[in-house]
Amino acid sequence: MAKQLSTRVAIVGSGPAGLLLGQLLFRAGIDNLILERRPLSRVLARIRAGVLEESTVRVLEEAGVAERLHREGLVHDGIEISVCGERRRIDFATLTGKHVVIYGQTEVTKDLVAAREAAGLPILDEARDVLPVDLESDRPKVLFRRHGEEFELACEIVAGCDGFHGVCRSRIPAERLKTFERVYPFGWLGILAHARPVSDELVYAYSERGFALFSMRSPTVSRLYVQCDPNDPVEAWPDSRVYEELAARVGSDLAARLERAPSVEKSVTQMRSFVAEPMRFGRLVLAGDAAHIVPPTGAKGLNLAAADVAVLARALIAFLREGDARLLDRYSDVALARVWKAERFSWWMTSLLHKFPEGDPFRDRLQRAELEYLFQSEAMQKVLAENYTGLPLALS
Ligand code: RFL
Ligand code: PHB
Repeated sequence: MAKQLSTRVAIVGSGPAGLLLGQLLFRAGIDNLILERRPLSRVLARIRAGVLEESTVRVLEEAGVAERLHREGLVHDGIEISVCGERRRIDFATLTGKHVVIYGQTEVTKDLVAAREAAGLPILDEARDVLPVDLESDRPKVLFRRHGEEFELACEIVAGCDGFHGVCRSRIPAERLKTFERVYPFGWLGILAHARPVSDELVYAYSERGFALFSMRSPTVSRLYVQCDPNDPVEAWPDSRVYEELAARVGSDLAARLERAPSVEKSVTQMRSFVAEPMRFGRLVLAGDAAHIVPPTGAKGLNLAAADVAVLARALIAFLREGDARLLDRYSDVALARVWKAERFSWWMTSLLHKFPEGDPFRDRLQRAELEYLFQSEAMQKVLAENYTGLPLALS
């Protein structure tokens, strides 16, 4: 006999989307429970995104978890683009009046978990065989196993915040779901190192050898990426090779400032664009990577997850407090309107800054012309700045 549990919103996944949704609902007095497949220690150790839009910071403020972010986050008023060693600054402050904040997803996750623990709310980690059922009824359930016991969690809404490889999206019948995908012929090899960043701002570099990104987590911690073959094992990239490639892909001034500290984390990520429509099926709603993936070149993955959740939390609060389903009925359309603009921008940044391996000379010339145009045209710089710092967050 399965053990019976109940809550109002069953949240699957304790990444930023699930944790943030749980916190916003908690602050609105709505009971929720999070199921997570991995041990929480693993969730807290993941190194991923690092750039927060102003609207993401506002959602984190609303969730009451922005105190440390305000203390430790680095406000950046621009980025640099390097093309074959020549650099241009894209000045966000002048072009848009906006900025971004450098604060790691790892830290956002820690802050959200700490807030949840302080509120005494559960995260059931190491939950196995999670299966949402009866999604077209008013009383959906989530079945799961944990530490050898079977559970049945009754709820009113299932929030699928379980990432790209999660189970929730697959519970939508194929004939009700439309998916769009582009897999790029390259990946990113990323390292984290206790080394001073080469510049005060992020440097995105195009070179004939491929893309490189010089990012950071703090004034003493660098996050560095090089374009690689998506099938490369990390063993193919000893630190010495990573640093040689990084140095070869920017100008000699920055290369000379590269502190070659040993990496403390190393991973390869396949570049992919993906969207699933709609983001709702009966009492199941999807948010974040469960519904869409962007290649990280535009720094949008985490920001999109936060934007989905900001819209979704309002919709669920109206539905569960007042029985008003209007916002919930609009959730998928409102979220997807923003998602597709971020998909477009991420695809464009990726196409502009990477070296495409298939060797299409016409494409290569167009790409170089576009990079030259970006360096010369304030209008185009403004388009980049407006998208990078984040389009307005429409909540309904
Ligand atoms: P997450 O963070 O993937 O969290 C999903 C959570 O759901 C759990 N889960 C399940 N739990 C229960 N049952 C199941 N069946 C489950 N299946 C999965 C997972 O263990 C996990 O804890 O999704 P979320 O919350 O939507 O957040 C989205 C962001 O994490 C994501 O958009 C970004 O991190 C994307 N991303 C990056 N974005 C950037 O802007 N810059 C980056 O440098 C960057 N690097 C990355 C990334 C994503 C990566 N992934 C997903 C492979 C690097 C990697 C490796
Ligand atoms: C990062 O710091 O991890 C990072 C920054 C900007 C990106 C992608 C990743 O576009």
